Amino acid sequence: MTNLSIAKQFCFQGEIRCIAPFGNGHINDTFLVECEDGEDSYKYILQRLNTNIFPDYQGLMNNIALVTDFLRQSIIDRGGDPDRECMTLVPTLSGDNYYYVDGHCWRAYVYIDNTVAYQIVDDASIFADSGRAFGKFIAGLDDFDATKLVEVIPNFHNTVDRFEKLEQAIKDNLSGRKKNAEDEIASALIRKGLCCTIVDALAKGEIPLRVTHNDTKLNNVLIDATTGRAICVVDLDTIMPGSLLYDFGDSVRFGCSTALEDEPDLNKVDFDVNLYDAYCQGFLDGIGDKITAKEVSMLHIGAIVMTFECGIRFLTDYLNGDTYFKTSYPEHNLVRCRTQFKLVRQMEKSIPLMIAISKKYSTK
Ligand code: GN1
Ligand code: MG
Repeated sequence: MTNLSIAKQFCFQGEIRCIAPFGNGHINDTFLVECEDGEDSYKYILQRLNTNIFPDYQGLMNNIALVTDFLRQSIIDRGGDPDRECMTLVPTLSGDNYYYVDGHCWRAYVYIDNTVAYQIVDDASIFADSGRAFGKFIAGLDDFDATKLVEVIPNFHNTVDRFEKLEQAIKDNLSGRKKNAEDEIASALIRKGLCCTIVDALAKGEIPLRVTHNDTKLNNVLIDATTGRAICVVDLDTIMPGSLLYDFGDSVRFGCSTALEDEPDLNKVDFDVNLYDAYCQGFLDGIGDKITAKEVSMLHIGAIVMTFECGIRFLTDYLNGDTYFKTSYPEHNLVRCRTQFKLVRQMEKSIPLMIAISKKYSTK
């Protein structure tokens, strides 16, 4: 089926005028659909889910429907604008929240107009506001019953499991590229001890299991183009039980870098402590008293572990022959791994500063 005939399966208002690729996701295929109805125009996001990565697409779509319904109600209760602050799924002609055809799962959202998503930010106040949005997002889901959610990708942020997958990939060397990645492999192996920090704290009950987003890159929060305020958290595919440290850490990993995730020139890649300061302030403000003292004391660990984890995921995929993340050139995953490992090294040098910053903004 063509993209147009798939788009026609959804309850879009007006005539479809244009369908164009959209965004920078590494997993799904995303399109912007523009429709016209007389003088009025309407925009939608149409996505083809990667069902290799998300085989339980029904469970995933049910998670999203449950969470967006819950958030919508809480936004209404506090007098907010649910159409701008929350994703709205568009039903299919038969009233389902996805359309499955030819082995693919398609879904659609209303496009939130006059917003931007940043790949990189040097404006600390915008970054702080994205932290506030993610903090509020977790706080807003505090009363949500986590047992209603399926675990869309088991062990998604189980860094111990991620490390075992890396060890297997090193052993298998399926792509035959191991020799190109010796330094990165060595960097990973000496940091094995990092992997169990969050996993153990969760297992021992030192930090709570919550409903978390699990993919809190800066480009997963929409910023109002006029006000510069972060208004809506998007990309809800990986919502499932997890640790707040995953969400905090993943935002820091992506947003506190002075360069893009795939910057080949490592001299440009730095961990920006001022951005870390801004994010901490926004996040702690957004989450309010829902965070525990133990979580505050581990925020810097969240940043380091999530950055390390992402680095080993890119490295594993490189060694396995690029079967998971979309790549644009053969060394793409290795280049991504290098930026993450450089950030890890820089964060390790900044630990005392990072601890002082989270203490400064915490009331715990
Ligand atoms: C993937 O699809 P996207 O770009 O939002 C990945 C995240 C990684 C991220 C690295 C389901 O996210 O876990 O942190 O790439 N999503 C999945 O940029 O694996
Ligand atoms: Mg994603």
